[in-house]
Amino acid sequence: MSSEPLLDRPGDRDDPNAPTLTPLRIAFEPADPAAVAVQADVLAVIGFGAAALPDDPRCLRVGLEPVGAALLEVWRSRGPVRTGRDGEIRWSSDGDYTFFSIEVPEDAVDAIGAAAEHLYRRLGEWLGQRPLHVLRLWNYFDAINEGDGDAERYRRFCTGRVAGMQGLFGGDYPAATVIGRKDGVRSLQVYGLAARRAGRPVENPRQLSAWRYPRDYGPTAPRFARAMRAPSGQILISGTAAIVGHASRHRDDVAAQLGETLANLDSVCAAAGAATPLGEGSVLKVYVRREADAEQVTRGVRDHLAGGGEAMLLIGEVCRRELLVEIDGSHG
Ligand code: 3EB
Repeated sequence: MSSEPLLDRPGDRDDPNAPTLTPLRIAFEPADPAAVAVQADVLAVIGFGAAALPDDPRCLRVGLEPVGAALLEVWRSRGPVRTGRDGEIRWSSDGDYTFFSIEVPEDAVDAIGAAAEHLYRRLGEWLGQRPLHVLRLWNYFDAINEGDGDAERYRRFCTGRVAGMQGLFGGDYPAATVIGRKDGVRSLQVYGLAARRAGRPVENPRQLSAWRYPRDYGPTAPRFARAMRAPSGQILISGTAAIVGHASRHRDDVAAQLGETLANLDSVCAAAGAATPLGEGSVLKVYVRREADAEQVTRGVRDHLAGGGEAMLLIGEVCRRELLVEIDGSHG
């Protein structure tokens, strides 16, 4: 289908006085995907677990099981939204924001590493032809903790990702999430949000920047920013867990890990200059390793949001085995 470059809105390209982008509206909705996908302002519809979604570049199914009601994650922008496919990449865009996704099967020997390298190389080629700034990336694949030491699949993913990225983001990495699925499907799924203006990457003063992690955590440090202040002012928060400095905290204690995770979220939002604390305007995805922890974690998150915001719980595996919970999302 279309491979024309995504056009800027006329008039304000590179104009420093131009207004910032309007915020992307992100919500969890109990809606019929086929009905949502045809709405002109819908940029993305992400369904989890057994969700059945139309064959449309705006729609993506992720094989993470939701806990409780199956909700769709819906992104709305100014619109109208156009869609297309360029080889393995599916995209939708209203000119301000672009949603893109790509899925690569694991079929080689170093399957996850090779899939990550191929995927990021392909993504880099595609992005290189377009005036897009990547704000946020999500990565999902099966059995993230399988394999020991440097053979662990997450570590091989990290090495393949860096090999494929090459100079893609310079030193300004997007915010990101990497979570393991448990669906037995050996394919790497990546989707992301880009904009026609750059955001500002934000680090967390409580945590060492991921690209500085010491060798103990693998041969290739992960490359992502702890959050991205979007050109709308919105804060896009990376997957965040109970890591302080570079060390995992509170082994075997999910309540304490959740507390540390929430402290990290508060800290990164403050560093990003959030006007308000987490609560109203927060939309969070909460990944728990063990379904048995879901109720307790839900309660803890809701308390922290103080009656505002939204949270969706998913069963997902964090990239370090000892970590039981991870949270990502947006604020503002
Ligand atoms: C961490 O803070 C937890 O490899 O891109 C979170 C977000 C994590 C992104 C990545 C990893 C990544 O290190 C794990």
